[in-house]
Amino acid sequence: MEKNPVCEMLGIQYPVIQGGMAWIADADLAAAVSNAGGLGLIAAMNSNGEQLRAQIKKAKELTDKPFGVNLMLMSPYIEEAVDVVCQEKIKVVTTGAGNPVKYMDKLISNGVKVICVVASVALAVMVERMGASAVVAEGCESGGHVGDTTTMALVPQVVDAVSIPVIAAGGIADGRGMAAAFMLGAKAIQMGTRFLTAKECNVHPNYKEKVLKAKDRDTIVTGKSLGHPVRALKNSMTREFSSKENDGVTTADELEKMGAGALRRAAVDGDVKTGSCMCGQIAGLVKEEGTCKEIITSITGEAEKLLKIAI
Ligand code: TUI
Repeated sequence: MEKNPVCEMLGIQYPVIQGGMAWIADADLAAAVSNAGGLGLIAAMNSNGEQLRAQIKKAKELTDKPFGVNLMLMSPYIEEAVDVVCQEKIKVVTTGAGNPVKYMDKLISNGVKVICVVASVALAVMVERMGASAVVAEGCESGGHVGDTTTMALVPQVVDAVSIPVIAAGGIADGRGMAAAFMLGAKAIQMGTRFLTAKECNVHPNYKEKVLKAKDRDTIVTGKSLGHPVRALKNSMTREFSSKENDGVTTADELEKMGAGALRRAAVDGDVKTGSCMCGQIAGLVKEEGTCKEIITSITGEAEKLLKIAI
């Protein structure tokens, strides 16, 4: 059988990548996913260089398998994070929440493979030209910062537009989703919400429980008016934010202030009422915790079975 190109490129066993969830994807989760045969990612989010370096050192102690770093391009410390990734000889980064073109030459010339998370065909084409090794086509079913095209529509259009491997993300949490993504032309999947509920994930238990109890229509997108729409579970925070966003009085600055620190409040402090519980629409399908190994082997096993009988 032909080898999977994403597994080959990254030196991993299963074509499953963990989303780089800010305040959630730490060294413990990244190492657990990598030890289970997928690609774990540490979220650099708004960490400064030293904080990121500490997480990378920890992950190196916890796994001898490949793992990566997710660079959040809106971070005030993005330059430092890029330098640390190069110095620590990280093999692969994913980039999200912006245009990574400015940092690609430096990363690539330092031997780092760059996989860009894109929400449009235009950005996918641009980053391929700049030397990206693959793209993650992330549909708006995802949690956190989202574009506006669904996974179903985005993935095949990106597949047709680029020659590098396409990794599908957004709305995938079981073998059916993985098989569907492969039928659309994806060569691997990225999952956030599913790994958020993993046993090895250190997100606050209140947040995990809220995701496990969520139903299909329990998420909402806020922040469109600020230019960075975010999908999160509905709660007091999203209700207040939406009403202020639409009242014609509240300024963008005031809204930004409301949003600042909200994800940390939920993920670290466990305040799931006034914090932001970013999570994907697929939360309704995720009913129980599992180890990273259980999650990866059950999803890939189910997908493989389905793809063999696909007509
Ligand atoms: O980045 C994500 N998801 C995220 S980042 C994040 S942290 C955050 N917190 C509060 C407000 C905003 C962010 C939480 N979740 N996913 C990858 C992703 N990238 N989705 C969409 C995009 C994207 C959007 C616009 C990539 C590029 C882009 O425009 C690029 C251009 O052409 O300027």
